[in-house]
Amino acid sequence: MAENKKVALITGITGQDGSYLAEFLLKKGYVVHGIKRRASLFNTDRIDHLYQDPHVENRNLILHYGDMTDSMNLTRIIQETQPDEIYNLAAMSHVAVSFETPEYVANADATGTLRILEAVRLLGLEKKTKIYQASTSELYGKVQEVPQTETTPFYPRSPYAVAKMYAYWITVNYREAYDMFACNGILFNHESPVRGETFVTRKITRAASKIALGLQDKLYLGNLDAKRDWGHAKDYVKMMWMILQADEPEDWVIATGVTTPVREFVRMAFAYAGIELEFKGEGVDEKAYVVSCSNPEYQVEIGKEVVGVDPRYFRPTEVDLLIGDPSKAEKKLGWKREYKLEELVNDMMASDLKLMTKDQYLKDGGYTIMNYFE
Ligand code: NDP
Ligand code: GDR
Repeated sequence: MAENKKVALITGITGQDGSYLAEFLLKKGYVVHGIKRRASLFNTDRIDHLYQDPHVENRNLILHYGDMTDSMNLTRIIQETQPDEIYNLAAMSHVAVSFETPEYVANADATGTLRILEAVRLLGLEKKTKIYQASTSELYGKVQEVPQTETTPFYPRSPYAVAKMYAYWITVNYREAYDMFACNGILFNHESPVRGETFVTRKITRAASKIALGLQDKLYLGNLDAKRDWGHAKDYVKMMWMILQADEPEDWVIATGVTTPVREFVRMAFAYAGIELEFKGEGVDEKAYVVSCSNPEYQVEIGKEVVGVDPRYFRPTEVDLLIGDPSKAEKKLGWKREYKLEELVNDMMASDLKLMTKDQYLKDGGYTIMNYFE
């Protein structure tokens, strides 16, 4: 019966995590409401497979137009949907872009979180509605200690991280001040085949696939020395739900406990396609060359320079090293990961090679292949 179902509201449902979380909650029998932004083109690619005809009664997935910068809109949607759980995933989530749009990021990522919390309070839903806030390992910023835990001090290094720090603390404050079930998941980097194309992992898997298929010559990256703790988004959205099912509202680190340099991710992605790389040089002069290609389907020239550094991708302030300690979540909530880094890379490469094969057909058919701005 529809009225017995739990109701979830996901902000950012069209994003990477929103799409996996929506799928996860629908499988659990939830009615899922999602907030999407109006855009000049369709922006629901990641959730199109979950589409339900709006003319059919008793739908379990319902989308609402909205924006994190619009208090009245958010309040109305929360009032109409009366959610048992809100997952606040919407954010301008690109660290490098946040240096170019700092005021907007403060509005959407910081004040946007306040708008959700305050709407729940004003509507008198403090005792009914649990709130998950998408906090981030970027809060740790400049290295204070490793591995990073729930008690490691924050030192944000970007407008994005500073905005997320406000969102973290306002969530804690509403929990303490109004006795709300409001929690932060401090999630370390998590990726997937539907990761945004301008984050480094997806940029690499797309480019490695295109280079293997002869659709692109070279990949330009920024800081190859940065180290990240990369997990799979599928494992992480499950944890978002578990956080809201815990006995008490708390804050949780979600990570793999393994850190890897960007350079090594590049090597692993090309290796999936049978292409072995050798890195030479340092800093802006570092380059990677093809040493061998074991896959006869890919005609990559031996000795070809396929990766270079472009300082355009350096950040004014960088986060050098992230490695999280998820032992609290493992012990208290029984969280287990299914994906290791190699499996994540393989999943992303398999998907992008398939996707780029479509481009190859188009190219062979005489169509122009787009080179997106990355
Ligand atoms: P994405 O960038 O893939 O998705 C962000 C979502 O937020 C999209 O649905 C986007 O809409 C929406 N959005 C952006 N601005 C607004 C706005 N002003 N109003 C309404 N919606 C908006 O991010 P992820 O799925 O990767 O991440 C989800 C959340 O988790 C984010 O808050 C991110 O900062 C945080 N996070 C992510 C981590 C990761 O490694 N992925 C790690 C730690 C935290 P549209 O599709 O229209 O652009
Ligand atoms: P991050 O992810 O900043 O950690 O934020 P991103 O993939 O953008 O960068 C990871 C590291 O790779 C370096 N890098 C490059 N990054 C990009 N995007 N493009 C490049 O060409 C490139 N070359 C090197 C970066 O300098 C950085 O060190 C992500 C987002 O999902 C946030 O929303 C989230 O909060 C954090 O992860 C945890």
